[in-house]
Amino acid sequence: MLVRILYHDHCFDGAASAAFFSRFLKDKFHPNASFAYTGMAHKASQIFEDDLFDGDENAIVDFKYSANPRLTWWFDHHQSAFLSKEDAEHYRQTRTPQKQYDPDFRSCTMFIATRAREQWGYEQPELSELVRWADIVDGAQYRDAEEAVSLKAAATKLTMLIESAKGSEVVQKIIRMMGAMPLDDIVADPALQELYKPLYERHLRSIDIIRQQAVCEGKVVYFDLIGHDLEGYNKFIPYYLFPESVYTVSVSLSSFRTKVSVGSNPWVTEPLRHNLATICERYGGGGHAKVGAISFPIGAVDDARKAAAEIAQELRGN
Ligand SMILES: [Mn+2]
Repeated sequence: MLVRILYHDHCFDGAASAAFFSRFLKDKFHPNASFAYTGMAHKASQIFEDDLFDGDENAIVDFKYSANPRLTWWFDHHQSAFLSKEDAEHYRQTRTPQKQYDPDFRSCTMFIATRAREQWGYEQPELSELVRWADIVDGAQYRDAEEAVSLKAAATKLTMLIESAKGSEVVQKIIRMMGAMPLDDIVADPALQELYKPLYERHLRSIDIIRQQAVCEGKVVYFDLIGHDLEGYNKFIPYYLFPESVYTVSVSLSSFRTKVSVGSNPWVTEPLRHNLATICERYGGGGHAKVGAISFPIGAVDDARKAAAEIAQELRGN
């Protein structure tokens, strides 16, 4: 019995969702199943290949819907959860308790934990720390920018490892550990410690680079990291450096895309006037009301910069 889980790769909530969901399925339905994981990334052209769904159960967590008939479980909380109107319609017409969508949840892990309790009477106290931190990390519920940037808590260290690790192997090792042990014990793993040290050095360097590159104008922080190797920098650095800012727009380059990131300061008290997912959707991107992103092909740096500049201008209210 194979359970295949497609999860949002390089995202703490994606990993925690996969870990919680695996434990739920194992405890409740399939005690002898083996679990296999596939990390999904938002790309400029996103498709689900049929051969992704090779399990006896096939699940997608914290990622977009697929109308593939082999999909048996789906949980997502992203505003932009459907690739097309046809997919959204397919979901509405074929929905079951095993396929659930609620964009009001801050984290997909909390969403799965809540539905598992309400609909299947499933509770797993061993994972309550994981669920609580997934909600803090994905919902940007840190006490302050310092907590998010200083990386003192185990969950914040794991967030950096998950976001910055090359490939999916490390993330999947962490997923398997998350389902079975406390976060502090995962971080103490010697192999993960080895990976963590250079990433932490890079994190400190990235604070300096963003400090040098960023401009804050009309409460919008703007920076361009093309030319700096900073895939997966900590998205709270701008608010740590510019506590008075409300929005951040950045352009960066990774191995597979040029990315425009649009975020909002979780610690400002003034109400946000813009829905960032809606803005990003206009450019083919998506996300949540408070944080969004647009993926461009590798070579489309000029297009990405143009979109980023337009969005920054819009957010400044000019
Ligand atoms: Mn999520």
